[in-house]
Amino acid sequence: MKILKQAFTIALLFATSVSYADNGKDLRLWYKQPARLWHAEGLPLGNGRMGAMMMGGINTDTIQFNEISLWSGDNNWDGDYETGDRGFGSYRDFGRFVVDFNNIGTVHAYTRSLNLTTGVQNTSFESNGIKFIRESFASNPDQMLVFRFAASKKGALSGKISMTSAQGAISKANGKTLSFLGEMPNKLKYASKLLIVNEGGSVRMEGNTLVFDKCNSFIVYLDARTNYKPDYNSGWRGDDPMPVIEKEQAAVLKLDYKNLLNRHIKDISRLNAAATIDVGKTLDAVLAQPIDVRLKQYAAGSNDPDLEETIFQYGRYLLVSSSRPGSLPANLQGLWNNSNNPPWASDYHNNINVQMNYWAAESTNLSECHVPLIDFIIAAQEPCRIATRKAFGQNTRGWTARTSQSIYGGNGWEWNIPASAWYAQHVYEHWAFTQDKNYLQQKAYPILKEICNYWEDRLKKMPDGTLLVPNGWSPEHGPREDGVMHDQQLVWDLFQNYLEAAGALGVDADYQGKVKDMLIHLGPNKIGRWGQLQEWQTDRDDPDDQHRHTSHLFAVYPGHQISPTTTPELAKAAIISLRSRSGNYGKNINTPFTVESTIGDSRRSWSWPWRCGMWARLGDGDKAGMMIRGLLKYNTLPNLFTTHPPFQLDGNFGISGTIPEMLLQSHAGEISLLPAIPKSWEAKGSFKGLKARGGFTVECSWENGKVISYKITSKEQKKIKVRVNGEVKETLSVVI
Ligand code: FUC
Repeated sequence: MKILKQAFTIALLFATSVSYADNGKDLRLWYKQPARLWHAEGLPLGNGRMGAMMMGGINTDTIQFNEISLWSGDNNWDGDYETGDRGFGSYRDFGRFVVDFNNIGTVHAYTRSLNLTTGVQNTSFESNGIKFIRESFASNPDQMLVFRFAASKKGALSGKISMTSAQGAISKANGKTLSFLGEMPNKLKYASKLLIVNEGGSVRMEGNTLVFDKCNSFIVYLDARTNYKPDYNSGWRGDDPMPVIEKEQAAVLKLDYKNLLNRHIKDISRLNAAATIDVGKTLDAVLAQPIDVRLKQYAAGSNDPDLEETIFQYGRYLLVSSSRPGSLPANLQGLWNNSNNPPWASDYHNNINVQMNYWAAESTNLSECHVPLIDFIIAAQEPCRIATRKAFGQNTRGWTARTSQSIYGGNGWEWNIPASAWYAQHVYEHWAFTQDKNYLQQKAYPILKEICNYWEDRLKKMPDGTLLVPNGWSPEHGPREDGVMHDQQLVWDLFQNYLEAAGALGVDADYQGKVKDMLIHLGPNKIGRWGQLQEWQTDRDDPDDQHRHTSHLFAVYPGHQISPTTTPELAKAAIISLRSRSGNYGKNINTPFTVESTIGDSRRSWSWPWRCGMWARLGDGDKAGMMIRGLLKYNTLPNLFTTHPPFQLDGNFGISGTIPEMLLQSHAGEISLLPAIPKSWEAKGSFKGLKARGGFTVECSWENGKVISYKITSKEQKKIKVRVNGEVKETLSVVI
């Protein structure tokens, strides 16, 4: 009986490491050695609010954790971009707990893995004939980080656990718990508590640690919270964290482990498996290798379509893990941070980064993961209005933001004047994909209209009647002047989206007229002396410039003002600009366009995904494919985190948003199937669960680069135009 029970425990642990059906593919990151570098080798878990980085240590397992609202600083109107506690602040390290095992001895058969569908991390190894198994997950439904440690031999687990706050609070042991609570200089309260439930053996306190002795297995339940509330009028402070933690832990203890795990798997796999792509078959011999080895082989030029699928799913997994309704949006590092002074404060950067974090949200069927960004925009409106009035005059209507934003309405660094217009795109796209009219009316429309008011007052009328955005700055490229194309394109996008929204609601006819008039008069895109799309009103673009930002190509992606079908001349010019940024123009015109020709500042976590989306929109699948390979070759770490450097997750989120653009597009009034697939994907493939604007879900299979079947579903039957194998067809969606 005892043996049976033990076997059951082990089987249960194993059962969860078997992947959930996902195109029949085993989408796991796995390794044959523990992680040494937190940022490059650790495996991330997250429930949208809390995150943990799993290192898979053998004798000592250090588990560092975060909570997304642990920020220093305060309301900061004036942009002092400091990371001090009275300045802009930064996202902070919460703490860690360390499990020290006694005498595990020499180990073999070591593996650690992260299942991208179930969100379960496993570590296993053998020593002295005993199998050690660890299983961890971050539960969203039960708001708990859960870590289970087990061994195949009874009583094999002995050692001690300690916990440390990274903000200076002292951790105390009590019964089978360890906890700390404290207050930051900005009066943000924080607390964390872990408790152990052991099977067999004993657990006792020893000073500020817990000693476990001869256990068969034990589970650690960890919760961490702050009293942050996303509400300016409440001073950004809400309920005390510890009582909430204790309530959540009491509830979790009522569930048995299996139930808790199943609730987690059901919740997370619903999202992770909502969209799948299959772009080819990797050889079994390659699949048999751990992911860090495969990454190296791929970087050296080998073919591994399953790795490309993995990077697509990984960005989705990371979004699901760091952006859930009710919490804050994913920041520069998602929510994984082990420093009190992270690069760029681990903030919300709005001149490409935070937007890119959400490119996958709608198109890959993770609409609910977009909600934290929209809620953040709503919460930031009032402090941004105040900061905008301070900077642009007390009579200014509407709002915009500086480049860096904090969770307290803080606005740091340079003004990014079109920031709110870019945010408006996200607010609008949530409606465009979901068709949730209530959301459009209650939330989206007022935001869009208010931002239009800002631009109505700000646009500068030129003697010839055209309207220019004054005093702009093509992000981080300069100079400051009127009519920067990035700004012109963003305002075009805003006005266009406003008109769509107002039209759908049938409201504000007069204001629609006003916006239409401004839209028509916006200074247009221009083609310059070497055939390029101009970045500025003055034709000064340098064909040898490989600056990382491609701001003047916003109109290609994620905007939709320029496309090969609607504006072919401008699309041609955009191609020339994009070639030049990848070392294939000017003095390099004879250098072939390759993965390697994109050099220097253009090799960034986020520059590859952005260009992947642009090449896809311009219909060049091979070049889009090169951008995926460039990202994996130059800017991806062994744990598949993308690196700017330093590690920055916009590249992960971004590539998951732009790979779908190669398979399905819906920005130009039609659903286009396989608009830009590279030759390497042509043989055979499929996708399922991708979304198109208008509330459609699309699946499709292909062979030899041609669509062989497809299905477009929606809640209500709708007429659609579909571009299939070069032909445009009118058809009806299938009701589900
Ligand atoms: C933008 C970029 C930088 C970096 C920073 C976090 O300002 O220009 O390259 O990604 O954000």
